[in-house]
Amino acid sequence: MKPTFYVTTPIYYVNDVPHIGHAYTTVAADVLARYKRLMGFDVYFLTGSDEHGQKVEKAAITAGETPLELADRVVKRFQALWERLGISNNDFIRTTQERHKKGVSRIFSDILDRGDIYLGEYEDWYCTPCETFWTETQLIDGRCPDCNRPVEKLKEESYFFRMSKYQEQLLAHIEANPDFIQPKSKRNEIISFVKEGLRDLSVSRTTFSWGIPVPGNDRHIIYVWFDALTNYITALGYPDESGNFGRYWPVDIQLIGKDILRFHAVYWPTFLMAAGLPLPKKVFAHGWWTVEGQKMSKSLQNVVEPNMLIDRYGVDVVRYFLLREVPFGLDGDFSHSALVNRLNSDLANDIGNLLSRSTAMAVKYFDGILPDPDVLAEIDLALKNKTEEMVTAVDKFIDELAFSKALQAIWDVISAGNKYIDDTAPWTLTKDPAQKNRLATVMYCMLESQRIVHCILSPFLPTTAGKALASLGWHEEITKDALTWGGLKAGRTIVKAEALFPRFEEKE
Ligand code: ME8
Repeated sequence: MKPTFYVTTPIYYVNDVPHIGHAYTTVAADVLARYKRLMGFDVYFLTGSDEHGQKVEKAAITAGETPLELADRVVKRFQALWERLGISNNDFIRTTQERHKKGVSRIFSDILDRGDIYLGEYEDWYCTPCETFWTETQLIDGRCPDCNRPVEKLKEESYFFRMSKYQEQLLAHIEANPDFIQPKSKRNEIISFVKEGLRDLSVSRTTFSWGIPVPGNDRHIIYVWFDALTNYITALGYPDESGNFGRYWPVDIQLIGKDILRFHAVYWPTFLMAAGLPLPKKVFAHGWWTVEGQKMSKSLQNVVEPNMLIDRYGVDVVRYFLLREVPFGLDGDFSHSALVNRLNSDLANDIGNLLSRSTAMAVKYFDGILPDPDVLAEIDLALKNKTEEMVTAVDKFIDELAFSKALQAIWDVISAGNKYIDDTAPWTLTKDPAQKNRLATVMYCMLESQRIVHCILSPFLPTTAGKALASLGWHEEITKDALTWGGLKAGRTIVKAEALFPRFEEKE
């Protein structure tokens, strides 16, 4: 049986349209999913939409729609974007689906029955846009510490989750599992937060109606985060153990932005503990994108629309840029000039030129039929070794979610390939008939190195990989074995590659 691998993204709110922030997490998860499939894992990749709560209810009122009409309309934009971006998710969960509502009611009832959810009364400062209650001391100048908007004092009957009870158990778990929360800096933040003490958490609301009612008391709506977080198991058919839930839970990696780490590293694991379920193996909080140095926001009208980027630069360019430009875990800044730089130098120049010049030579010198290599000389072995070492390094970097390092390691081999051609100078070898075997070896090595490069790049650049590999005469399925030197056999037809990535010339 194949080992399983379950990866999730946040489920995105439908009161906003998709932008590069959402695309970032989703592309990263897609690369992981594709890479693990390639390595022989049985992968389940989940994304979806968060459709309940007061924010969505308010947005619907403003738009003159019902919340469900709004959700139906906006969710299509997410789904269409994921399709354009080549996202290979196995499932898309919407929190308005029956399967989800059933699962949420079930886990809520379970925790209620176990006594870790109880009915009480609540009074505190509430920030509606953030759907968060704050204590007096948490407010900054009387406003929401997260978004700086005004808060209102709310008193309501509420169900509470006994989160305080799980403080020590959670700390012990975080300490015993150094990989549970990553990156490390974020793990430390969570440890300090938990050490300050966990309060019981209000998990129901009576102030609005758009959500899942509390089982047995439908005056109360289940708190939107309790509802949303549960998607990671309801999508697997929880509580039914016989299908995907039994097979894929606990999740291997939950990718999120740093904005929602506390929900995923404190609330979610304690809910699971209370329900007696295993905890996620890893939560990774990546950094935040700004745009040309500014926070992305509707009011600043600087929201970067991924469809526009795809139209202008191409899907693989966008995927590449997002994961190459900024080390995963750190904040990054989006600018068109940075993207164009990456496109023109890394993609058009380095990898694109390498493929077109080498396939052109194979066509010119060997009529496009891949020759058998002779015994490898030192310079050939160096390229072979570098390619093989890269495969090992990429595996390690992907395991650490160090996508930009993985790409850097691949690009080192691309640079080595370009240098290899300059050093071996096939255009000189071809003039001397006595060098025919030497020329054959050089052709083979430069093409085989690139075959492996494009195979291992396929999770990052799925569209490009297909084109590049076809011109290298490789039409097989890409599996782990494809990453071994020697896969390309003599006799294959090499076709001169068109420019993989046309240069982008900035118009004045
Ligand atoms: O928080 N930079 O949904 P959401 C990087 N529904 N990533 C960004 C980003 C940016 N500027 N902007 C958004 C929610 N993201 C909840 C989640 S999960 C059970 C419920 C990404 O639509 C990043 O992954 O506000 C962030 O965590 C997520 O979008 C927030 O999406």
